[in-house]
Parts: sequence; structure tokens; C-alpha cells
Amino acid sequence: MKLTLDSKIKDVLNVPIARDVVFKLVESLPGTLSMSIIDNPVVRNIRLRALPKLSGGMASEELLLSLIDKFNLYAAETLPPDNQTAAKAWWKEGVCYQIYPRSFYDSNGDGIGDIKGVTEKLDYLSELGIDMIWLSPINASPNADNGYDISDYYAIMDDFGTMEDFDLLLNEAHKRSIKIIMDIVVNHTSDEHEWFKDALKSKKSPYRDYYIWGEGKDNNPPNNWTSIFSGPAWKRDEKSGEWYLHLFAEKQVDLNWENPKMRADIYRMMNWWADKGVDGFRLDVISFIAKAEGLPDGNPTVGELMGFTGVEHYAYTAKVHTFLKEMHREVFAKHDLMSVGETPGVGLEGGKLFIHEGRKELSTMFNFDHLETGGHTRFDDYNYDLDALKAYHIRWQTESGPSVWNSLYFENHDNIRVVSKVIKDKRFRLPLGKMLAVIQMTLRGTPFIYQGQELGAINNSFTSIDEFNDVESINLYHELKAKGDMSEEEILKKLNAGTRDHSRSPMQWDDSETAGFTSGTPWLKVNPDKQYCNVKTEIENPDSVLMFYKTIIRLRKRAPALIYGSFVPYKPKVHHYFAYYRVLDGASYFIEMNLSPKDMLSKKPDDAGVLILSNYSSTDELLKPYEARIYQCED
Ligand code: TEU
Ligand code: CA
Repeated sequence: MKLTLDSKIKDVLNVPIARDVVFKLVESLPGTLSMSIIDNPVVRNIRLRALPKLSGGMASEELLLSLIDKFNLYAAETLPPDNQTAAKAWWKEGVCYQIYPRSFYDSNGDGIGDIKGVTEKLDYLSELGIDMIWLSPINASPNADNGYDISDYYAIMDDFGTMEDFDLLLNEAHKRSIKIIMDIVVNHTSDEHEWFKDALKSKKSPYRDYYIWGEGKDNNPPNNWTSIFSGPAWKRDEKSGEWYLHLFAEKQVDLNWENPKMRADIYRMMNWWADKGVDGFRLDVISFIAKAEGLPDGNPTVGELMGFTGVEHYAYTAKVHTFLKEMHREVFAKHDLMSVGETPGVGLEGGKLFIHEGRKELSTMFNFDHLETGGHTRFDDYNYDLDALKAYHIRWQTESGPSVWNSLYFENHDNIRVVSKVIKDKRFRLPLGKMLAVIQMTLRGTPFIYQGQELGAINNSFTSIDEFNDVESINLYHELKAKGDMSEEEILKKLNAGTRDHSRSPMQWDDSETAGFTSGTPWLKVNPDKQYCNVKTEIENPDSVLMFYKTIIRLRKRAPALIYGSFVPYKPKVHHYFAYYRVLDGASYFIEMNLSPKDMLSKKPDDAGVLILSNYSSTDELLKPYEARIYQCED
């Protein structure tokens, strides 16, 4: 059914992607609005036409029409029937470990982590028990965004070494049965990529159309879209007078996915890496590659709510699925590859369109819905609400169905340390770090651990703007300075709340001055916390977060029920309490957790079985702060 202003709210909620958008809006609005209110029969029968008035102008008719248009485009995107049970796959059974090569281990003393450094630490990773490594980009790059701005897809970044180094890493990893997942950035290239350099030469360049150009109006960019890294999303090319689109930094130029030649070049490159033997791809911002036809202005209200103007015109386009189906045919189907798409803004229903097995697009995805709790963005200084995380997981675990396989992650190179995100009081770090491991290793989905997470790492602290490296933080600093309504101190506080430099701080191998990361001067400030939190100290301590990770990874790998088993929530309504069963072929596990820093009573049922793992040494009827227990029952 085609949506119009005469449609009712319930008609909108029937369109999967629309349901996600409503869900997101409800979550980001302050106050008591919730999905249960929206799903109430009275509200469900309200006609869209009535909304501008009811919302006091927030939802203007213009906004509604533009959203309706988008949702109608999705009409052709449907879900095939589910399989009976989840199909088995190596990438569902394994645990992945993300490496940010620049910060992992420096093998030659220049202060920058490198590929040889990764190879040298493979035994550590193998001991930890992981099965795959996702390597953040290693391609040639001028590092405007630390490798997420690629200037040559077929070459290795100078800082990181050579192609021989990479081949050796691949080989050595495979010898240890560790797979390598390459990070592929195809929403944009660097402005130093040969294609873009050629495109700049003239409007007639065969590569001109590899990028997205627009005519400005009176010195203004072609539309009002803003960059995710501050300022307008357009930059003027002085020579031709035209503007080019960059959703991220100025030096990250968006590729034109409408151009079949460009797409063919991208698939050729991906096949080249697959032929080399890489086992999968992590696809950077893959949900943004298709831009709405005509590049219309973004809605200012949506821009304000989401933080970026124009986002509805590239984060929710149906066309992306056409491109991904083609990529699947041209690349994934030809090899036994896993693909994990980074999909900011895509919720559960829209997510199914990306990863339902029957649709032949991606294997799995990084959904962002659980990254911040309601009404917050990453740069807010707040305590993350674990009850919201629980709600997110219950929803995904119970509603995704057998043919959809999500990823499980808390951290990556774009997010702060999860322990710090939940609570700053360091007394809780050990139990909390371990409890989070329990969540990650006992739910359905592929776990992705980010380097240092296995140590229970916490945030670094940056005391002056000179200590930051990340382009996002530095641009934000200048943007806030220019606005002029915050003091230097306030700005630094905000940056410290969300900067990506926390997770990019050097990996902590020992308690020496450079944390054993380099024999030279580290490119980014070492976290002083390395004194307590480092591989060497934690390996020697059986109670460390690291040793807990080792144990629980092993547990997951020998327990098919923890991987493929069904998920049955237990007492989901109890606040700060998260408990569930995982059940498969007569084997069952019961997991219960206290999500709060205060004691609470255990609610363990009689059939839970025997306790096999917990993050405290004594266990009675009281669950201590962030206590997590795993019980096993075999018949
Ligand atoms: O990130 C895309 C993205 O939208 C976010 O994770 C983003 O970094 C952040 O939320 C902005 O506020 C990917 C990469 O993971 C990131 O490192 C890159 O900077 C970005 O794409 C551009 O390639
Ligand atoms: Ca180095």
C-alpha cells in the first residue's frame, strides 16, 4: 500500500524501515514518549495529516511528505521467508578481534604501530582464543582520517610496511587458523587517490563521474547537507567552480555509486584482495553509499535531532540494496567470504533488509542502536544505562529470526571505552569488564572485541587540544570555538566525553613508559592507567579481566548452545536485572546478571543447573555489583 497523508500511523509502522525511523525519533526525543504509547490503538489510528498540529509543528507536513516518499521507495524491499533454523557458518561460530594497526604494536621504533607488529603479536591473540582479526584500513593513505581516506586500494600505507609484510601476516595468521577481515572503505576515497586527481583535471576526465558534483548557488554549496566531521558537506573546486560532496572530512571524497564503471572498479579491487586470500570484509559506512536522487536539501528538524543535516537522504535509501545485491553477485558469491557492514542509523527492521540470508546482501552488520542511551550523543558526558542495552538485546535476540545474524560489540576505534561509558568509579572496573564479556559471549551473534577491551581498558584523559589527533575531535573543537559560547575547559570536557582518541591510545602491553607499545615516541598519548591495565600484569593475575576473557571465549567455543541456541528471556521486567536461557538440543545455559553497582537478590530459578562461571569468587543469594553468573544444565 502506498503511503499518503491520509494513511494512519499503523500503516506507517507496517513499513519496516519506517518503524525503525519512528523508533529512533521516539528514543532521541526527551520525555516519556515510548514505543508502547505509539503502538497504542488510539495513536495507531491517527492520520498523518493530523500530526503537524498534534506535534506543535515539530513534524511539519513537508517533513512527513519527504519521509512518506522515502518509505514508499522501500515498498519493493521485502523479506524472503525465514529458514527453519540458522544455517551454520564459520563466521557465526568464531570470535573476532579488531585491530587498529596504528595503535597495536610498533615493530620498528618509529612510534607508529605496523603490520609486522601485528604478526609479532599473533601468538598472544591465538592464546586469547580469537578466530578472526578485523584489521582497520592498511591501504595507502595520507591519513586525514587515519587510513579511512584511501589513496591506493592496491598498496599498503608506508607507515604500516609493505605488501610482503601483509602477505606474511596473512600466512602466519592462517597457520594459526586465524582469519583476516579487511576493512574496505568504498563510500569515499582520499582526495589524493589517482581517480580524484584525474577528475580534478577537467570536467571531461573519465573519472569526473566517479565522484559527486554539484553547482552551487551564489557561492553557496548545492544543498544544505552538513559533514559528519563539522561544516558543510561540500567543497568547491576552484578550477571548475563545481562543488564535490564529502560526508566526512574534506579529504574524503564521496564516490558516485550510480556510476557502473566506478562500481566495476571497486568490485575488481575487492576480488583482488579476496584472491589474495583474505577471508572477509568489513565495509565502512556501507549504508551511506546511495544518495537520494537529486540530492535534495535535508530537513532542518531531522538535522537537529540527528546532529547532521541531510542524513535522511543517504542513511535511508532503498537503492543501497540494489548495489549490495550486485556486490554480492560480483564479489561475495565467488569466494567463501564473510561481510560485515557498518550501518549507522539502521535499526532492526531495516537491518533485516541488509542481512537476511535470503536477500543475499551482507553476512552481518554493525548496528548503532545500542551505542548511546536515549537522548544522548557520544559527546555527552553521561552514564550509559545498561537497562537500555538489555532492552536492545532482548529485542534483537527475540525478533530477528533464524535467518538474521547480528554482531555483538561495545567498542571499536570510533567509540570510547565501554567500562568508562557505564561508570567512572574505578572500583567496579573488574566486575563490570567481566560482566560485559559475559553479555558478549553468551548471546546469539558474532562477538567483536576491540583491542584493549579484553584488558578492561578505560578512557585516557586529554588535557589540551594538542594532545588530540582525531580529525573529528579537532574539527569539533574549532567549530565550538568559533561558536564562542563555551569556555576552553568546557570544550575539552566535551571532547574528553566522546573523543575517538580514547580507543586509539596505544595498546598496553606492559607498565613501562610507552606501555611496551614502542621503543620510540608513541604517536598518541599513552593512557597513564597502563600501570594497572596491561597484558603483562594481567597474564600473571588469574583474577584479571584478560584471564576471564580467555576462559569465557573457550567456554563459548565448546558450547554450541551459546552460539546457535535459542534465547529465552527470564524476568525481563525486573530493573537492573538481565537473565536468560540459551538452549539447544537438550543443553541449556542460564545466565543472570546484576546491571547495577548495588547488591540485589538473585532470582535464579530451580532448574538453572550448576554454576560454571562467575565474576566473583564467593556466590550466595546476593548478586554483588555487576555480578554475572553462568549456570549449565545437561540432560
Ligand atoms: O565511521 C562512520 C560513522 O558514521 C561513525 O562511526 C563516525 O565515526 C562517528 O560516529 C562520527 O560521529 C566510519 C569509520 O569507522 C570511521 O573511523 C571513519 O572516520 C568514517 O567511517 C569515515 O570513513
Ligand atoms: Ca612502526
